[in-house]
Amino acid sequence: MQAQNTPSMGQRHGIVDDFIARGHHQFDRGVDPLEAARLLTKTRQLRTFDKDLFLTEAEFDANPQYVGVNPAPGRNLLERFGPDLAFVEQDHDIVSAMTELLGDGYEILLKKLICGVPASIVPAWLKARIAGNPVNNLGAYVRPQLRDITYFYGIDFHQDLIDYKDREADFVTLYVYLHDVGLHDAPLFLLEGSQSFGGTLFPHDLTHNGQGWDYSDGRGSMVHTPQKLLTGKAGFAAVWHACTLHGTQPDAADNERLSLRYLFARKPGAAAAIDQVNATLRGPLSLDATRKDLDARGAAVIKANKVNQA
Ligand SMILES: O=C(O)CCC(=O)C(=O)O
Repeated sequence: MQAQNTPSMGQRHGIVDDFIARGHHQFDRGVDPLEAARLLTKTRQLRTFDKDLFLTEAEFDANPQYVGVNPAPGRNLLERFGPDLAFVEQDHDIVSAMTELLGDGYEILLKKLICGVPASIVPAWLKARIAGNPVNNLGAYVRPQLRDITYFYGIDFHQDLIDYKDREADFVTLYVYLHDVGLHDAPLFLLEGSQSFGGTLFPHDLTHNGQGWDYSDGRGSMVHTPQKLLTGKAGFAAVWHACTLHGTQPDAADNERLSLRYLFARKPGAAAAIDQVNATLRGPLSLDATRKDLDARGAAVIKANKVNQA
């Protein structure tokens, strides 16, 4: 999908410098908090976030499905909200920053709602099964007709390249909080400067050290990456490189955390400032294998989780 807006290009955001130095950029003003609240209300009118989201254990075991359980065209709650998303997609700061980084005609590769599922609604049988898994995307356990949102109960530090085997890191992720997100609402943890190794295999080699993590690339290099906690008010907006490590802990609050997640990509074949960023990386821009934590069906075979120790 082509981005709709034609921005004025006078303004510079420092997004390119931020990406080179830290692998992410935070928007000072964020997006309109009233529009974020309106979208939140509409979402909650359409969906109740409670135990009924989930299959029973017997239903799940009768036919476990681990793939194709995320929003997809035709099954994406955001498709109901077209013009209601203008507060993000047409926001002047976002459009001009994305244009600065990705060039004219940048595209929306993906957009979806993400729910950080609160511990209070996850069934006990499911908690027992997924304990210690690095990726707790609960889509496999959610009723099929409700898989129009992605449901997370935490996810270990990862790169968004993980979902794009063989694709160059020519896209970025924008996260928008629809309500205030504090320490107990599963805020994003992000490792500053971690993009510098380019693509590396998940799960990543990380050792907690002081206020951050020592990150090894598996190719003989190590870097210290300060940990940044993305807490903020409704309308908070931040964007990061496809190789920047980030993750979440399980939502410890009573309420779900609802966010928008966009992937923006440069127009295929177009030169853009993301190339300057990528030229500073000391590793590959794409991977032919992005993860080694799953078996052939997509079930977790590695039990390990670093972000939960943060
Ligand atoms: O929202 C979350 O809990 C994690 C989302 C995330 O890291 C991602 O979608 O890449």
